[in-house]
Amino acid sequence: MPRHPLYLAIAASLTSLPTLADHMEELVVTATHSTRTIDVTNALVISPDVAELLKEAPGANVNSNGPLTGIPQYRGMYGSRIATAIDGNQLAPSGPNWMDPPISYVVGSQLESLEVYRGIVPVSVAQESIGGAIDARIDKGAFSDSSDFGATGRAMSSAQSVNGGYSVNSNLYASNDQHRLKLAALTESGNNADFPDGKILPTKYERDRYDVGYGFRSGSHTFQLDYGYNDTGDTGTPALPMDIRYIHGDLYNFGYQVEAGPDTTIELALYGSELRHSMDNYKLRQPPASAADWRRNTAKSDNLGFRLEGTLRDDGGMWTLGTDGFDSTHDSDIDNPNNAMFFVRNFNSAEREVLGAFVERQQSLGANWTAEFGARYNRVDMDAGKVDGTPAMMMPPAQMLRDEFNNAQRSQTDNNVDLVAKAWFAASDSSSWYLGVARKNRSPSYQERYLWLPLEATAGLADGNTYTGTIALDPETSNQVEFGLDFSGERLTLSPRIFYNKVDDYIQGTPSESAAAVMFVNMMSGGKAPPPLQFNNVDAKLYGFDMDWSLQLDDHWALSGLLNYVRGERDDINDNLYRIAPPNASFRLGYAEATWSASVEGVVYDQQNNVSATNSEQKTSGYGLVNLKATWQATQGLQLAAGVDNLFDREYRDHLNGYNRAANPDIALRERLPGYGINAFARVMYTF
Ligand SMILES: [Cu+2]
Repeated sequence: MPRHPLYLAIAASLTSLPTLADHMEELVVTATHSTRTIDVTNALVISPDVAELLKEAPGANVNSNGPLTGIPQYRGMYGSRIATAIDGNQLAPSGPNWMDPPISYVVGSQLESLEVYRGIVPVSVAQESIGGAIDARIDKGAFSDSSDFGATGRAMSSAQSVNGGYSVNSNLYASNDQHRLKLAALTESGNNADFPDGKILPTKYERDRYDVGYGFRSGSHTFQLDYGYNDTGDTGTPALPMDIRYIHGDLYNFGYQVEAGPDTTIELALYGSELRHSMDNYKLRQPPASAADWRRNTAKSDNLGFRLEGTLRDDGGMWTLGTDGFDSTHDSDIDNPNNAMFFVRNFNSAEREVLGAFVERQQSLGANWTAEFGARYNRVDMDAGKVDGTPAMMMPPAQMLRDEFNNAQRSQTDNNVDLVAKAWFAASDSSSWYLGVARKNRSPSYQERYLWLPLEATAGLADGNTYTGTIALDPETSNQVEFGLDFSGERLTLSPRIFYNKVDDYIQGTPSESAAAVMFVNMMSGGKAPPPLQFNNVDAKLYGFDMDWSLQLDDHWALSGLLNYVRGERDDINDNLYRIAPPNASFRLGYAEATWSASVEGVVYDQQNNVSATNSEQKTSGYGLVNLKATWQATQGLQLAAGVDNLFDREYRDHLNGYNRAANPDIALRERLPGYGINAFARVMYTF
């Protein structure tokens, strides 16, 4: 938690931090009161999708629409309700269906750490964090103590059997006490994945990524410049109506930090990204029978942001003050390669700008109490340009939707105030009680406000429904309370939390009241498609329980695990929220010697019967999986690792996978997509 050094120090003095010994398991989750840092250097998760790592943190899960398209879920909230930052910087996906969620721009093999904030997020951490926050820290190399340049590096290569996937990554660093330079490159690809009854089509993927970084340090000043280029090629998303043809992203970062005094740090960041994307429904999957139904969607987002933050430490704690801004602009155009006349201007310069300011105080209150108080104000400005499309020239209902949209007052402003209060009470050397309350807001996404023609462009909901937006939507307001314990004994650590989250004006698709939208969907589908939904403000509540725990049995053997339970319900009608993770638990038994370790893991998911009738959501059965892992530190620099996921080749349906949308002899259309079959994998890592 580099943003709050003093806070960490306070926490450490109150309870001995439950830091799990390095050798205990491959994936070390170090815990503080309020974050779970997933130690990715030792993480042995072979998926190309970094989001999969989140399953190692209590309360977290992944909505998966494809091999590179995992959308983080935390305590039943997902998508733009979870703030994801890369080195503190935000990014808005180019895909109107979030084929490139922010976390997809994080390269696992270049991570320094992946932090999942536990429960209520401090106001200093993210602008909009109604449902949680994830902070990925990228390894930039380290300044050395000497003026002589030294070079270090890490090469990593892995392969897996379920899809013939492989990845090769190398990071090179050169540094002295003033300069640090980083060069990194990644290439990875895989074929369509197996499941016990056949193949999941299309789940092939290919991605290259290049990064350069330069840092300069002089006295108390540190400058940092970073550039990254993401090049994703043909990649399947079987839960969505189209597949990725490309995602080209340029990512820029400038950072400056100064130790302005012994107790004062000031940080400035300026950053941006230009993301270009294309997808279609005819190249990677079986194309539609009628040439008139072929579709291609070209989309982009341009992102620009800044952060200015100061921390002032004093005897009683720490002040954090700051201001930040983030602006994203989205365009999305649909055409048909078989018909030069056809076009839909799906989103035209749909813009969302958030300007915020915050103040946060971490305060030590006597010997046993610590507290955190925060307040943030965000002003959210949104707007979108006029739209058009061939359907609006030929079909009266589409014409009505277009004209209504173009004549509407599309510019919208929200003023949101977030408040956070948390307290910890150290009852003993080994246990600390925690209570947190917060009021958090989220303004609507551009899809929720500006989707004018009924389409499935819903930031990856993948429920198979068409939606239209509602320009006049109100922001969501959540009132949250959570309570828990952090226990850290000699052998046993555990940290249970219960939480309750009441969300007023929760944004949810409800049956459309637009006669034009209903008629349009009816005409387009010949009466076969379900009637469209429309984003509206409803009321909802989410509540549950989660914990992680570990038990050191002796010098070599250890047990650890997670327990997660969440319910999401509508509060205005009798229905459940859509795509909520079923109750689940994991147990791991590990054995470790100085140079090698091995573990067996059981993962159990309950059935999910609490499904959303509004979203026509299908129920899912429960299942259990067994995974094996082993690592061997062959020499100082060389580590070999291998494992088998889904050892018994169990056929199962992950409730958070979507429904199959691509023709497949082995999986019916609109059937829940299966999880991957047995997967043997190996990894070689060489550090020098
Ligand atoms: Cu897309």
